[in-house]
Amino acid sequence: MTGPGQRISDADPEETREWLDALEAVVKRHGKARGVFLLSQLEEQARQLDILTHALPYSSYRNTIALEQQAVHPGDVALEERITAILRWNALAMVVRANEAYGELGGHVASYASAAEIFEVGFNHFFRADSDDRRNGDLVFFQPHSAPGVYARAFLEGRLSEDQLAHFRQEVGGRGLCSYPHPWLMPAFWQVPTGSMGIGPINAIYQARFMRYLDHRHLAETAERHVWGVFGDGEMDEPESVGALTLAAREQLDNLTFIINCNLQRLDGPVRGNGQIIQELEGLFTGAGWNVIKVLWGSDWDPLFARDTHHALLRRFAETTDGQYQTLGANDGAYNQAHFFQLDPELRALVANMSLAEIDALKRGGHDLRKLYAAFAAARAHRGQPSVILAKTKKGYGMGGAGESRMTSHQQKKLDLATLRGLRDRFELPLSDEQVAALHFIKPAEDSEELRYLRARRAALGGYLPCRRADAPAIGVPPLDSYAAFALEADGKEMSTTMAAVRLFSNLLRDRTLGPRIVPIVADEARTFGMANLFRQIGIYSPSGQLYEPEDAGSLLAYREARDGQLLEEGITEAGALSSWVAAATAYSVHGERLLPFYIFYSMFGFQRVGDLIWAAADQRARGFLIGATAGRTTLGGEGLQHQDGSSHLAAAAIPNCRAYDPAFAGELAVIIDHGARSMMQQSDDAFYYLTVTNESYPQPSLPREAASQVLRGLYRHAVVGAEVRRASVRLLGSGAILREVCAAATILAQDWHVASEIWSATSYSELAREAAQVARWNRLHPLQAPRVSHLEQSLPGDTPIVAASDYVRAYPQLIAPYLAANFTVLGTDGFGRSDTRAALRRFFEVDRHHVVLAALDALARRGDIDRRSVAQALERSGIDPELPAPWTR
Ligand SMILES: Cc1ncc(C[n+]2csc(CCOP(=O)(O)OP(=O)(O)O)c2C)c(N)n1
Repeated sequence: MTGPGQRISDADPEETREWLDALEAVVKRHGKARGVFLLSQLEEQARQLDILTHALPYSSYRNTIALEQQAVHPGDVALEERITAILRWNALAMVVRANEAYGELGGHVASYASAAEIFEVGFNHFFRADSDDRRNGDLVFFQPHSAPGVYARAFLEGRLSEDQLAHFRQEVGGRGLCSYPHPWLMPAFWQVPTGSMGIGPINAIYQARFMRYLDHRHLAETAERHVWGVFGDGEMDEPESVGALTLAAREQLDNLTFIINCNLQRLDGPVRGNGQIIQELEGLFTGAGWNVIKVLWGSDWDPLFARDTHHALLRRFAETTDGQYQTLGANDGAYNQAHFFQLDPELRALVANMSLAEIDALKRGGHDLRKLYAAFAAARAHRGQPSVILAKTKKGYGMGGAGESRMTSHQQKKLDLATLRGLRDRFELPLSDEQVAALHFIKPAEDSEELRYLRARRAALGGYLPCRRADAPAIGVPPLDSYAAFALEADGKEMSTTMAAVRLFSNLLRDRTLGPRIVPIVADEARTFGMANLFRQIGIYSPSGQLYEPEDAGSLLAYREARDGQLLEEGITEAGALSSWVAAATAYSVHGERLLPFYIFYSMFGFQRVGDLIWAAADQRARGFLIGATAGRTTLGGEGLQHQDGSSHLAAAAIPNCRAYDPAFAGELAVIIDHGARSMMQQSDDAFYYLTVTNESYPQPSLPREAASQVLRGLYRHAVVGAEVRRASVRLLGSGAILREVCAAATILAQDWHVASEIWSATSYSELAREAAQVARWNRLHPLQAPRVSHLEQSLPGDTPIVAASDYVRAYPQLIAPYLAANFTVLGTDGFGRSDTRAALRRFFEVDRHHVVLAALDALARRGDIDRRSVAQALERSGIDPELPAPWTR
């Protein structure tokens, strides 16, 4: 099997020519349809002969759009080229300046140098901005390390100052520009984060899909909007980049266009040195069902193709590997003449009348504004499929010997004077030698042709972008009691917190105002979490409705797909489901409509599996609920090592705007969901909520009203046991299902050891630690003022020993350790999970009631409050084997 770039030798060129001539003659005499018919017959015959296994899944190495079909560029190409040259220079100057001044700020020159024309065609002709009163513009994902080019343009547009450009990558102090697109850091500018390769492509697909969802559900008119994504060819190696391509085709997302900047290089070297990435991507995208438009060669190649009636060029292209294309790109006309055209007599003849300078100037398609325009126009007009433009470019275009198609071009950020002057001369930039040396930013006069053109083009497209907005009308949330009474006044009713969570948002779904704006999302686990009733109640979103009779039609839980279905059933793709969640969680910004997504998933497959997507969501100021269900390393009995989550809270704690909770009871959950819903739907806090819920069913107490505000702060006193005993007392902290082990331990402590316990439900160690750290910092910085006291210190003052037991690793409760005066013992679930019953797992991980008792007695004995023999007795009574190795070593 031959692959792209691998040689298919022509055993009989004479015979080949006869076949080609014959086909051409037929088309000339009888038309294209006849040609297509003959080819289809040949294809059928080839299948019969069993030789089609060698058919190539890609077309020849040339532009998809023939010259005759090429849309005419409607603008002033020469002027656009001048503007592009200025942008290229300013972007480069920004990076080089930062590195000259500080030596270690990084930044990239070569990527934008290769993408400049792609960006400019978009900016001048296609990327539409929102109107003032409506979000009807496009959403554009920019290649992250090409950010300097976007800044350079915003500078010409008057949106960024020279001072800001001079502070590229120097953000501390407030006037700098961030390295990559980060809505968190530049909230009025960047809309979507793309800095982590692969996240842009998958998020772009789901944003396009969510536009359809909003439209089909009559929540927003999105028919005019388009999603554009400019990505790198190296970036396409990421599984996330390619993981959702078929979804885009299946749902016919013709509101989506990828432009892949195929400069054939990534950071270290060629993307496919021994193959052809463009052909590989064409096969991939075509197979996935996309409309593929290749833009490989610039207009100056057209006359060559016109004369090359026997396809000598195409044969030679097919035989040239990307590693070789890179070398050709790095070298001059003489080298290209000798190492490309001279290799074939037909090619030699083809360029016989061209000078070496003309050969040198032959452009790749991705640097030709006319060719790119035609491709963008074709993509925008295409119906029924998403489109991908594969644009062949040169990395470091214009950087000459210092970076054009060089192996090291990605890292090149310090350019010598000769290179800078070479760039100035090549792009005819209006710069004196002194200005070149000073890396002067070029800003044409306000009434210059360049700025007038640039402004007029943007005005025609609705204004400037990227431009992030955050205004969205508030949405009412019904009173807590109206939908959560079952949880607040549970009065001992048995249920699991997963069940309570599903019931809470199912109740909210019935609210006339908020209900339609709730977006429940699952990755093939609705039945696991007891949500199957939603299939029928709210329907599963499917743009084609339901084209079959479901096997369970007529049942109360029938599997109902509908064009206006509300539930997003993503199938087995956590990355896809998370991307859907991001689209819904950022709808307030992208669409000016507040949506409230609940993505419910196996907690182990959240932060651990798609943590980087969650990090990007946080950057993007997502607002919504992530529900980690079947949580807790010992509470998810039976499933074992891969499924039992003991660490997600630690990951969540590291995300500054993630409010994470590990509630024990339905009432706590209700208070948290209510607070989160209000803060996201009515206020404008850029925070999202992560809640772990479990599948252990147990009696749920009613929640004391006064506890509500403390639940939100992370800690409240649930009970006091043995208040009458005077021997000694401890404080026991528990969360999630483990709180019940703590309660049982308190009873044992009182009955068997005459030790009193305060039992505290620690709903969030991360919230407690954050506030405590904030208070400690304030006190440190205000030495002469009355010290503040955190909720944690207020709740647990003094030196009464504290024992915390958690279903998560010990490092999670230990977040609060620095702020406690008392002795603090933490029991957690460090180690690999395994399948067994909850009781066996809790014993194994040493978080069951007996280990809590032991830890409490041990702490009291250390203080001298009780005799050490009591500890030994407790150990003996509980049957704990003291010689077992620690669980995290097993
Ligand atoms: C997930 C992730 N891994 C690695 C990087 C570091 N990185 C930044 S750019 C780059 C190379 C990009 O190559 P390509 O996509 O081909 O873009 P080009 O710069 O060549 O246009 C790498 C590896 C990253 N940003 N994200």
